[in-house]
Amino acid sequence: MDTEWRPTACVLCASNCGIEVRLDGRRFERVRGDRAHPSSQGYTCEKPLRLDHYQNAADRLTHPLRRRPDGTFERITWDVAIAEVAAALSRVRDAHGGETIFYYGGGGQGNHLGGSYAGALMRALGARYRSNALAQEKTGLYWVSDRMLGTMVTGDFEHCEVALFIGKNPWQSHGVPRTRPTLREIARDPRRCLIVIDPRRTETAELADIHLRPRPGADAWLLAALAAVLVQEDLIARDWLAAHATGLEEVRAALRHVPVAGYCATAGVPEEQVRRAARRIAAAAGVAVFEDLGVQMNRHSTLNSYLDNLLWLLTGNFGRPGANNPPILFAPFISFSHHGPKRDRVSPVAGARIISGLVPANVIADEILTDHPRRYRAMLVESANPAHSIADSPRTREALAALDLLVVVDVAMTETARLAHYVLPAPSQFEKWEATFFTLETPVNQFHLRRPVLDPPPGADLLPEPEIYARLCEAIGALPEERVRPLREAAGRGRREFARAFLAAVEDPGQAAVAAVLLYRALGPTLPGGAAAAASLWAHAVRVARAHPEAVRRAGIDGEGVDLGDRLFDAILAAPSGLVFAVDAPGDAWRRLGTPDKKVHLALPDLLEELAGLATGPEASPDYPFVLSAGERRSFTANTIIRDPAWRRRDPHGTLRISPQDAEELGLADGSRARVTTRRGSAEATVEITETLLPGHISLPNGLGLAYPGEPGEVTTGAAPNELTSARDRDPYAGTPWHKHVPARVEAVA
Ligand SMILES: Nc1nc2c(c(=O)[nH]1)N[C@H]1C(S)=C(S)[C@@H](COP(=O)(O)OP(=O)(O)OC[C@H]3O[C@@H](n4cnc5c(=O)[nH]c(N)nc54)[C@H](O)[C@@H]3O)O[C@H]1N2
Ligand SMILES: Nc1nc2c(c(=O)[nH]1)N[C@H]1C(S)=C(S)[C@@H](COP(=O)(O)OP(=O)(O)OC[C@H]3O[C@@H](n4cnc5c(=O)[nH]c(N)nc54)[C@H](O)[C@@H]3O)O[C@H]1N2
Ligand code: SF4
Ligand SMILES: [Mo]
Repeated sequence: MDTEWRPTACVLCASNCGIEVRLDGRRFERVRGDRAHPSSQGYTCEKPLRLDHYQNAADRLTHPLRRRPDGTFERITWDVAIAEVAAALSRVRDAHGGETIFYYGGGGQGNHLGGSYAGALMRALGARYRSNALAQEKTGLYWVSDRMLGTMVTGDFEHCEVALFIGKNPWQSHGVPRTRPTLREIARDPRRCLIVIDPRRTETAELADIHLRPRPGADAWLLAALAAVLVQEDLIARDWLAAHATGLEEVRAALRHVPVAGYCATAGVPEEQVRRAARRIAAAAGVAVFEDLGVQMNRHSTLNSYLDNLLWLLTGNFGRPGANNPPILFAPFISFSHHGPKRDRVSPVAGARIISGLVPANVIADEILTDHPRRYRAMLVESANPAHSIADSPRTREALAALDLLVVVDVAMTETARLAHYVLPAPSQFEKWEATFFTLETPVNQFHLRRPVLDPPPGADLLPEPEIYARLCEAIGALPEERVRPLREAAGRGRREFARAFLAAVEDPGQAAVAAVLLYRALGPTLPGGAAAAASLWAHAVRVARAHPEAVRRAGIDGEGVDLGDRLFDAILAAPSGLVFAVDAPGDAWRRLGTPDKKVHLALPDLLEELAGLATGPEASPDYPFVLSAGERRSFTANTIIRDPAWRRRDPHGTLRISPQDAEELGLADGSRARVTTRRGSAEATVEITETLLPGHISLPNGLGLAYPGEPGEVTTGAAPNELTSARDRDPYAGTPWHKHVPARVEAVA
């Protein structure tokens, strides 16, 4: 047994807490929080103790695979895999155009370094369309934030007076640094206030000072009522708005006439409680807000995001401590474009709005299956499991199976990999250099480049993603040696020389397109400790240092211009537990506002119109009397990152949660079996009766229904939520799915 504690990070949610691992052979013998990690500071939840089930899973991929005509797979060498995949991608490009090659994924909760190289391959092929899970959750919010602010924001929960969580259960899903202690501190402090909007009495709601409990799917009425109280009781930040915002009159006009009492009744929340919450928000020195899937994957999701933004903007909660501020993205994982030239892009077949560069996940099957000259013919999937995670799994499977070419880069034999023509195996996130790009913290932001903790399994033939993409670029002729050689030689002469040569080379758009793999091949080999995969970060460090030099210097890095970026890059390489790379000062938020006039744009006419039409209450169907929340985050769920069901210490099969009243009416006992049926499909689950749900509301966890090797054969544990969802149930603006609002019925199973 090894006595060394090796620093890395948990990969199970976007918080990416720093951890230290002690090995027993290849096993994770012990895991603990890493106190040296700048953001988590030793904190973890219960999940990373079970990371060995990810690292040493029985369905880890060990060799490149090619599908045979009968659907089984055969091992091939990397030389064959690269040559055949490159040839197949080139054939699709030559026959139908590069834009028919679609890219999905690019990183899960903890791994974005590999995906930073995939863009080079896609651009070299002429691909134009891509997507990932953000197009199932965040694009509606991005769209309104882009138009209102030209940027995204993060709530400053450490310093806020009021914390507002809308359709978010951070106790389980995290996403705030040191989530549970932070929540407890806010709840305990009589001067601070925790407000939760959730129909379910979640662990977070249990701690709340004010729990607003709308009927499932009725948030638009509740949020409109909250915003209307601000206007009608004259609680808005008038002077601040006069100085910083446009469109106030349109918004006031729209909210002045909202019938607060009636909207509260429709939402099912006592009016007095709504007024109290609005007044508390208005009175606070800082209100930090986090909305998540409960509203983003629900009816009115884009309108909900707009109303949410109005709540904190009408009260002036932007650009100050304890409020909501734009983080510096170390490596931007999305782009904001509404104020730029790409604002009106749509997908080629369905004509769906492309937001932040992402095609809505819910239209991908249509994009593939529709008889149309520009339909997607080939797809590269990396670090994602769309056959399981996109709405309507049967139709997604049909679409993936209809592709001329499906290539999957993953660590495990997933539902998506099973459908692939080629499966390309990568080392696990603990066997290679990795990083998350979810650096969303402000005022102090950190970045963590993780080092490998152990070697890939003996006998396995794996390649890290940067190497896969570099080889594919080379095989299609996009990375000729005569381009790489001068840069490699410059790198050999030192970083200054390299910077000059590289920045000159990428003036050429052709070379700029493949910049990441150029860096990997030229700068990568010169990096200490085998950190070649980190090479793409050099360009990000240089960009961040150029754009935000003061913030970087406040983090303790010295220098000017490219030198400052270069030093930041070296500091990252030298910080195995991560480092602070940016510290904001008051006023930075205003500099990062992306609107051309540097004002907050309050009025979005299309959404104000939708608000005005919000006249009818939620409808119910007698055939489907329940609202199913398909995909709740629980103590032992982590998307499909851990596939081994034995990782769950509780709730092994993922129960169907239901209220006591409904259970009694249906004759369901705790632990009995029930069948859930939706318009799209049907699934069985074990019943868990809980007071935390309102009558009429049921929930199933996310990440279940995965097939995993067992005795005697493969075992599928729990219900896969997207066997029950329909891709048509989606937001009219952003195309985001209504996974939290699936009409359903429930029956006892004998
Ligand atoms: N344990 C765990 N943590 C995770 C993950 C995981 O798989 N497991 N996944 C990570 C990922 S990818 C994400 S995106 C985040 C998501 O994090 P969350 O959004 O917090 O997770 P959910 O549990 O899906 O949904 C949040 C809440 O929405 C509520 N809700 C349902 N219907 C409604 C409604 O009509 N109105 C309102 N206001 N609320 C409603 C649910 O009761 C639930 O408490 O979690 C991340 N963290
Ligand atoms: N019905 C319903 N559907 C949902 C949701 C819901 O609440 N309800 N939630 C949605 C949300 S918010 C999200 S984020 C998505 C998540 O769904 P997806 O975006 O599809 O991703 P994950 O399930 O996180 O799967 C991550 C994949 O990465 C692989 N992987 C792990 N490490 C590595 C690595 O180092 N390299 C490579 N190449 N691969 C690796 C894992 O094996 C796994 O296949 O699901 C969405 N789908
Ligand atoms: S699951 Fe999320 S909150 Fe829990 S330790 Fe991992 S990264 Fe941190
Ligand atoms: Mo997510």
